[in-house]
Amino acid sequence: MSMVPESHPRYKSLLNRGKVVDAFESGVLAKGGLIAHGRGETYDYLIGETTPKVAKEAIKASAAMLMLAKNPVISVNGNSIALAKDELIDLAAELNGKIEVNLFYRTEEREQKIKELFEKNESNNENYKNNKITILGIDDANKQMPNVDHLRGKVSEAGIYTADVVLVPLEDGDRAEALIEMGKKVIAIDLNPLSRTAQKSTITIVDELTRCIPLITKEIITLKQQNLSNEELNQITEFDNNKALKEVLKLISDKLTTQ
Ligand code: PTJ
Repeated sequence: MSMVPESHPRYKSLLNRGKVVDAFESGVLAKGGLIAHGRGETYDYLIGETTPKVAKEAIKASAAMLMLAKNPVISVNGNSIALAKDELIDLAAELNGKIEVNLFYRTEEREQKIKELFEKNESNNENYKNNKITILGIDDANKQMPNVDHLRGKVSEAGIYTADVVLVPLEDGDRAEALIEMGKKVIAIDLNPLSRTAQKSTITIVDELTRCIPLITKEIITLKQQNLSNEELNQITEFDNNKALKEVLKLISDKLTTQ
């Protein structure tokens, strides 16, 4: 990345690519994660590589939903750790600190690599050092979600299994649906408004992960400062996901037809 100047118009995108490649080389990211990232880049290009207005509304509703949750859990996989580990830690620290590692291509080797990455002091994250964070899903994934046949169904009892709200960056549609069937609220971050995850989730934030995680954290801090009642927060959670997804598709189609 030192070869790419910060003034490069696609600097951020190239920086993220570099992070994903590094994570693949260190064994944190699955091979399939490289493909998933490429798919995300395509959609990001189509939405203009900025957070759409409708995503800002989804972020606000999600922030309120996470604040109201009794047991909110942030589910992370190889891609989200590669791209935004510290930002996810900062977000978890504003909630109950629970982050659950949940991999589609689950291997013991990858789990251990991810655990080491979180534990490394060099992460320099004050929230992690101050013990505000609990990493679940590696040594304690001994509950099985109903209707999920693949390894993403293995979850922690203190985490996803008993969570009322689960934030899922880069989810697969099967599990998003199964989480909803378990009675949970699912907040997805997915650049593809057509994905099953996007369609099935309670709230879908159609935005790039590294852009929107800090925005959710900022929104939570702002809402906390406003000392709102639960009723007021509840009103903020009102969000029509189908309508929002249609708006994103319109944004993309307008962009394609006016270029
Ligand atoms: O759990 P792991 O680490 O073993 O890996 C699982 C992967 C990521 C390989 C698996 O979940 C997968 O194949 O994902 P999909 O089905 O390709 O879905 C990934 C979705 O995330 C796609 O809809 C992409 O558009 C979207 N996406 C990719 N990168 C980003 C993104 N959304 C937001 N921000 C991104 N940076």
